[in-house]
Amino acid sequence: MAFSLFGKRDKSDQQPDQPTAVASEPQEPKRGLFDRMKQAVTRTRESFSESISSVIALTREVDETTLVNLEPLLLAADLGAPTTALVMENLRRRALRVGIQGGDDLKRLLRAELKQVLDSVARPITHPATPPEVIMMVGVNGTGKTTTTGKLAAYFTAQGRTVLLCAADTFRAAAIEQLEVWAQRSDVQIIKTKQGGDPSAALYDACAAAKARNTQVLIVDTAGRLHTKTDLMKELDKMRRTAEKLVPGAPHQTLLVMDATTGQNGLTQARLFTEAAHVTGIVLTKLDGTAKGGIVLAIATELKLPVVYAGIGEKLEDIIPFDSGSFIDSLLD
Ligand SMILES: Nc1nc2c(ncn2[C@@H]2O[C@H](COP(=O)(O)OP(=O)(O)O)[C@@H](O)[C@H]2O)c(=O)[nH]1
Ligand SMILES: [Mg+2]
Repeated sequence: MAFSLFGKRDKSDQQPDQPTAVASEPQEPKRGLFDRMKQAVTRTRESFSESISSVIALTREVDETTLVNLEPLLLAADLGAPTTALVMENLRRRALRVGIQGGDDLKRLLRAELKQVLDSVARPITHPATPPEVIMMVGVNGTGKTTTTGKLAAYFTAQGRTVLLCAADTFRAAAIEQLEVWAQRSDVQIIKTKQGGDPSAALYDACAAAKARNTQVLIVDTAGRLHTKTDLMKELDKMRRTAEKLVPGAPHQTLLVMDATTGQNGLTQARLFTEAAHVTGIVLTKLDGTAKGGIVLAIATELKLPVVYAGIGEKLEDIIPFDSGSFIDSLLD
């Protein structure tokens, strides 16, 4: 049975577009960001959008069979079971209420439902009245913390903000050197200690330096850790307290860096991490390297946290502020 039989489409029932996730940062032109997002999610779009098109092409009218066929596509794009169930339930409810006449209608409603999932966790970005703003990068090994720290330094500098980096991954000498290379690339200063040193001591020095120099943003690169390593999680707590002592309200942002290619496994890990580390937002890296970009939606429903930035490659400029509208349009176009 086609849904167009259940109800007439009422234009006034359409949801207006919600505000997008990132509103208050100085932006490069929207079009440029959209093109970069589109490029980054090419692999996801190719599998997701094409399979949706083939489901729609099978039928003239959208009916229950169409919806049943849509479900595995959402799962395949890595939306995860809870998010897929939520989106399908909302689509069915809307189909009954307003009718879905054809493929274009279905796509439009799907777009609205997916965007709603992301916008429900969007938070406006605010900067503290008194600098520095302290941003801590946390997460497991290899997700892209150091790379993202380096990219963000360049990104904020391009916005005209002054930046200081803190090498608080004192585990490996290579980690400190790696961050130094990034600091040189974006021409910002770095505060470090020797390998094996106390990360909180490095952070103390960095906070003091940022205050003395009136630096606007202090980005802290930390060592990779698992939420199960109690000592390392305590070390994060100590770092937070150290920052707070010197800079009221710090850390202002704690960004969990997640690797998009690890999919649902990364999500399970992230859930436990966010609880322990007071995470305020997600940086999703390697979006360029996966066909499962739907993980962004799973993050929203399951972690209740917004993706704030997306890593879209290995170079300095390969970071974009995450925008829900561009992301969903990029997937469905
Ligand atoms: N393709 C791609 N590679 C990335 C991205 N972010 C980080 N990487 C790579 O991931 C690897 C680990 O990054 P690193 O910053 O050292 O991770 P960390 O251990 O969390 O500090 C490096 O080879 C990076 O070049 C991204 O957005 N896209
Ligand atoms: Mg690192």
